[in-house]
Amino acid sequence: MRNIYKKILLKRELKDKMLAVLIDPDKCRGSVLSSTIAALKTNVPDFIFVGGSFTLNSVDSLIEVLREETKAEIILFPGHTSQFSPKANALLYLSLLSGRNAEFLIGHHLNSALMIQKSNIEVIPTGYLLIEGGKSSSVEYISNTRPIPREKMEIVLSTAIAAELLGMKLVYLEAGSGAELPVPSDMISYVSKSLSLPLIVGGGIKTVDQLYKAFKAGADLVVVGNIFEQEPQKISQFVDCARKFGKEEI
Ligand code: 1GP
Repeated sequence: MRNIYKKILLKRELKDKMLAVLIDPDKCRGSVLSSTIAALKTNVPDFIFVGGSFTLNSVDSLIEVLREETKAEIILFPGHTSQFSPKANALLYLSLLSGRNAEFLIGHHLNSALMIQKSNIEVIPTGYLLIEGGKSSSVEYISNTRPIPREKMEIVLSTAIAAELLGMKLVYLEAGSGAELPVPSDMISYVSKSLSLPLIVGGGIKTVDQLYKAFKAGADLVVVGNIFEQEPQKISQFVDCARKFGKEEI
């Protein structure tokens, strides 16, 4: 069943907003994982993203637990080929277009291509753009690339449009997990106005107000991880905000 991208397009057409809860297999373990799962049972986000820039723990076993305990669809958000699992519903096939490191533009892709093809998983080619988030991020360090400066809106827009012209299906503006500053609202709005593709935004979003602002600026799907590792009970407010956005005052 290849229905994740269709669901994203449909929700976008309906002007519904989406939330993805990011679970890093290394950071979300033990009691943090139990409380996260408890929150996810009653507050089902649109998606659960699984992955991280650098992980040592198995993605496979985490997905098995999430499958048993929650209803949300699971999308791989891999920082490395080793984070592939055929058990997920879909895979974001990321190209780090803001950088000039061939490993993250095509290297990991060819290393995993045959394995992915064999698995029959839904593959969603995604242009991934790292934006300066106020402090150095794991993506920046691991990929050995520099983020796009926050004020360079034309560079961000041109890169996003290049992703579209290359045939990618999503664009992801990433400030980095735990960023001090999320992607600026004016940048989200500038890009979303000229881009035909669904726009994902993530990194450093810690409050419902920031989530609301990202949606209002034009993000279709917002990814939140870090804050839930500290306060999993906040998942309910965030799910609520995404569900109610545009339908009633929040
Ligand atoms: C990181 O965009 C995601 O890749 C989510 O960021 O962990 O800061 O919420 P946070």
